[in-house]
Amino acid sequence: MSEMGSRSIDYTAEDRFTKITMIISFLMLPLGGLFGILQLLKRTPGFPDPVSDSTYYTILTGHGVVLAIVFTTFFIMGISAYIVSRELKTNFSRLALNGSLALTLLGTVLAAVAILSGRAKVLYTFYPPMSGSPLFYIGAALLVIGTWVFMFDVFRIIISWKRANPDYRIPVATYGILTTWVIWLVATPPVAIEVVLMLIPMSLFGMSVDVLLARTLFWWFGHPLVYFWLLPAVSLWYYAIPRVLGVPLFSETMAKVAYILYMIASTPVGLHHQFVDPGISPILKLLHTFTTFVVATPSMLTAFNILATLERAGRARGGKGLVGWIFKLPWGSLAFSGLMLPIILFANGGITGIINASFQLNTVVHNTTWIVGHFHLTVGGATALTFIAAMLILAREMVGKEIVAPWLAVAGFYMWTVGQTIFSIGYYIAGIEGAPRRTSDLSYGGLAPSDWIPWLQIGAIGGIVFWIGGVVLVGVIAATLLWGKRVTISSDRLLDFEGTQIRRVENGKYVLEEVRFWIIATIVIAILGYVGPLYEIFSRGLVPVGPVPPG
Ligand code: HAS
Repeated sequence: MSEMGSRSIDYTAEDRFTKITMIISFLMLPLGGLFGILQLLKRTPGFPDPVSDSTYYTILTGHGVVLAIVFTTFFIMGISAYIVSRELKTNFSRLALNGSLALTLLGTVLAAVAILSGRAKVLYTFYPPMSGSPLFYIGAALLVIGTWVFMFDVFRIIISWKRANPDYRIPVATYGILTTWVIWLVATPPVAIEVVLMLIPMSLFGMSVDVLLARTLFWWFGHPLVYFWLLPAVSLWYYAIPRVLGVPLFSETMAKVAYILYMIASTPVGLHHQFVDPGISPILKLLHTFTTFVVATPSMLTAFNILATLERAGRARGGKGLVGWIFKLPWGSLAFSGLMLPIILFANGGITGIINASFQLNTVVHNTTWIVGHFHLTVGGATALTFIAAMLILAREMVGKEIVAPWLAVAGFYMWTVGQTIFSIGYYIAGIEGAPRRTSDLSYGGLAPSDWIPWLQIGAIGGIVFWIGGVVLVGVIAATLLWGKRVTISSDRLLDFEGTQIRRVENGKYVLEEVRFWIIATIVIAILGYVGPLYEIFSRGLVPVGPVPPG
């Protein structure tokens, strides 16, 4: 097996891009966190009620957009540029970097103006006929177009690298980033069509729109979106956890199989968000249930791959017995706890995803606080906490600042994890008992079942612990950037993508490197997944309804 040599490249433009995107992403954390704690208090019976009912919907929209869309998207662009440029030892086009930054920033500012002025209380799913300011939709469209400019440059780089190096394997982290952006390529056109052809005319001219069509286009985007969030985190786990532990990843092949499964199965599943929507045949919903179980499989492969890597490391450190090796792992280390605790949160959030996807069980949990528990552990736990840990590691390794009080960051990771676990337990149980999500008032004029109350309160206590963990982590990152001692790091970089060994393809493993085939398969399967629902909607005839402006 031979490996590629290395050559030195100037990454100034990529580093500038990564630093700017990470700073924007970082600034979203305190803002989104503030919205989060306000809505948590507002919705908990017996807790202070800090905002009006109407402001609650502004805050809820802000919380979702700021954290689930803006925080994640900027981080993902930044980490993608960092990983791909270094692993493939190449440069991005400056035009693409600057153009995507300008468009995504402009889009974010327009959407922020609309939300903060209270004229876009449409939540991050912006279901019509609820209508908001045109600025919100135009901002969202610009944000997506900006990401496309960046995405096509990622594809350009990887395609030309592959052409120049047909006999070499795409390194695992770059492979993960490639699949992330292929998922985005397949996910975003329908939501762009929804926004540009339906929602912008609706908000500008009062045009009527078909609600079911809009929701279906949204969820074509909405479910692959969650894997767009997840895969950069998975890439960081696969890359960094073995390095922290000093052992190889259990199976690189299994990692690539997982990426391929995520890629091909992440789109034709969106109907599992619409099980209760009338107008879509139960057969099609059932088909999307089956494909949802396919897309859960790569996460189980990831669980196996990571666990096997951990066990190998724990036993190499002298761990014995069935579970003895777990205690030999470096649970107090910043990098390990920052990357492993999100995986543990994912185990909890992922399993509830399987319940959500089960056709009948979904009717029990849909639109309840159960779902809030699920997605806080997945996107708020697995993804966000991994991104925060990576920001801290990069503050040291890329910006060259010694992390201020690393023990405090470790405490922040644990508080986040324990708090989110308590939050999810409270919200799961309240949800099973019927407590709704997305409502400013849970009392129903005194008619709400009193059984909800203790579970919502337990959830809120967990939420406060997790919020304090977030404040601690934001504080440590800010202190590190502002006051951290300057350091020059030469050899002990954890995220040293420049040092990745790129190996030759061995016999029998070509199929995983045939990414063109998998990309085409992904596009075809996504379209097949939606031919049925769209045919049904159009053949029945559209039912347009007029917009309902924000109250
Ligand atoms: Fe989901 C709703 C189904 C994954 C995010 N999801 C949401 C919403 C969000 C979201 C934001 O079927 C709300 C949308 C809205 O606003 O309405 N989801 C799933 C399924 C999975 C899943 C089947 N979701 C995610 C991920 C997300 C995310 C990932 C973000 C990043 N979800 C649903 C459904 C709904 C839904 C329905 C709609 C519900 C409704 O009615 O509205 C699967 O991909 C999950 C698979 C994951 C696993 C876990 C594997 C475990 C691992 C950890 C192993 C642990 C180790 C540690 C190794 C099977 C990888 C060991 C440690 C030692 C010390 C030993």
